[in-house]
Amino acid sequence: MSDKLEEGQDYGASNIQVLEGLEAVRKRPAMYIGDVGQKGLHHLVYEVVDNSIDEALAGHCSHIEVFINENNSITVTDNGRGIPTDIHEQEQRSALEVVMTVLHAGGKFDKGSYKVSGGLHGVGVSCVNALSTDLRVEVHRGGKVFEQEYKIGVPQYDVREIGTSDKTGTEVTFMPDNTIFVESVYHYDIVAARLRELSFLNKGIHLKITDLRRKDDEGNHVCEDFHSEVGLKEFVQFLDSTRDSILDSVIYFDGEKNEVPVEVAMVYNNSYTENVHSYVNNINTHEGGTHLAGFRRALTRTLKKYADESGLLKKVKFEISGDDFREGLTAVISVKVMEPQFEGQTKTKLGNKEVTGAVDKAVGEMLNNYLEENPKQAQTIVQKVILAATARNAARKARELVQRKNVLSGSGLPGKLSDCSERDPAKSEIYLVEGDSAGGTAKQGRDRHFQAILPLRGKILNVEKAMQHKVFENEEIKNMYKALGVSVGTEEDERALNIEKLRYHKVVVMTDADIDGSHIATLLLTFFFRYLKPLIENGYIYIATPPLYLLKRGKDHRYCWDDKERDELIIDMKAGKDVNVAIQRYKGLGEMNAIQLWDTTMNPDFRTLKRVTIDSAAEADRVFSMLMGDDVPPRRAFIEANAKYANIDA
Ligand code: 0RA
Repeated sequence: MSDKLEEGQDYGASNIQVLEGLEAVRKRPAMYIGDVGQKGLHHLVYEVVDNSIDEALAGHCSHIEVFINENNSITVTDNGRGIPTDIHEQEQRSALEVVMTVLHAGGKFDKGSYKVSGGLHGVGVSCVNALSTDLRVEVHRGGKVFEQEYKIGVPQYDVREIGTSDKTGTEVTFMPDNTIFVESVYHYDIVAARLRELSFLNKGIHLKITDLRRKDDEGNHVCEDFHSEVGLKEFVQFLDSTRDSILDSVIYFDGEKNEVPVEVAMVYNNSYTENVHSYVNNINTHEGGTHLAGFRRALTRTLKKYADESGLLKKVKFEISGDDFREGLTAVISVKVMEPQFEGQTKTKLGNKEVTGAVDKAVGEMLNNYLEENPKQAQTIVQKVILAATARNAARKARELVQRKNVLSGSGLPGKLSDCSERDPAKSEIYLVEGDSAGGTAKQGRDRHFQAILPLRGKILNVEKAMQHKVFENEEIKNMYKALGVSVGTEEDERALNIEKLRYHKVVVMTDADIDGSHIATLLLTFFFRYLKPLIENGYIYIATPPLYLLKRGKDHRYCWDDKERDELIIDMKAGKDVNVAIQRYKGLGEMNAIQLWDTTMNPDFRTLKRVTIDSAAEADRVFSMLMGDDVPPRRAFIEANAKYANIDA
């Protein structure tokens, strides 16, 4: 970076520190923004937006806009006070320059304010600057307009005044450095989902996204406005929009307990899944933590007490567990914590002990009020809990049956599994293949040393619609559990996983490249998402990508994966001559022979596996419930439009 400095420039000690700081970011970008793939690329946007959210939470900003520019750079604007531009005493240069170039400098000028945002990695806008080939900031403040530009974090000139303005605010435009990032294209859907989430989490703020790369049918740029006046209440309704609620209103709390701001919203629906999402300072805490513990504690205690006192439990002969109170529950918990301690594998587990009590109090109060004021609804909830407990009993019996059978059948491996000889899970792969015939081809085509094949019969159970005991009784699902080697859980937590026993670190879903195939893939992914989520979180789930076409001209055989590639290849193969190129369209895996399947889809040297990741658990949850729900038209439309499963970004 230092080679960008011009000779003769007087760079003092603080400048050298700045350069070292930014250099550190460029050397180990993943340490600051998580990774250099799609996630990290999008993280840059969130980092900038977070600063504007902070300004809004401080009460000085109402509108934030994100533009994906035509050249794939990003612009973020807000109508806050504008970053201060006066000279910073200690640093002897504009405060704006300090904010933009010094790591962690962002909040330092506004000590009194309540800074809760700042991103998971909390690195600030200087980090975005260091990872951008070009960045420009424009500040409207005190009647004037100021600007400064940077290249990989290095200022190209001192902050300068460029005009007058009757508004205030900040505008940042940056171009991510594609020598750092392996992905360079911004996805509208990913950014939009995050802005929508932020609008629910921070009621009152207007967030807007505009994609300047795309126009709709009327010639307008694709854009969306996100704004919620009622916050989490609307968030749970949005998350549950494809399910049937059993209550007629959202149970809601918004206030402060033990000086911790707590917002909670919950509803019950007639499904069997628990959807509880928790946030700390706008960050999705996937791994839960003390706030979630407080929520669960209060939920179980309050409902149990009410159920006991109502006499409805008299006929119930078995224990009611914590899970029973959460079946069919959709809830969002959002807390703001001054100095959050993040723990856990992905640093998304809240550790602050004082938060448990705060959320416990809030939820206890919220539920007591609700149950008292809505006796009919209260009864509905208790009956639902009893039903869940009854089903759980049945599920336990079914599960024990599976476990016993596992022990009895010797190796415990399913008969249909063609296992590999490798025993190191890190080097082993399993292909879950649609249908016995394609399974046969895959078995012939594979490298048996490290690739196992498990054929699955066409119809996979829709776990979204099935009670737990049905899931554990299902043959294909039992086979998957057995083949993968993971246990089916315990009494306390029937979805807990013993992931150390997982026998393959690549679990590849291989289906036909058509609508039916992608429906089956989606059913399988739903199963993984609901019952084996740690496999997705650890990056073990993949989707195979069989080719769509085989082009032949004499001995020249080439495969292609989409129509554009096909058309380009045809031109290439003809090489200007008037010759015929035969086009074979693969309708299914079954049309390929073993060698073709190996060459195109299974050989690690040539295949493309798409890794399944979860960008936003809340959005993934909503998408799965929509995809697997009763409403067929939106599902079909979605599957046809998304080879990528939206935010379950394969
Ligand atoms: C510190 C102090 C003040 C404003 C900001 C930070 C600020 C930062 C960002 C980042 C993006 N948008 C922003 N808007 C404002 C102002 C302090 C004052 O005016 O007294």
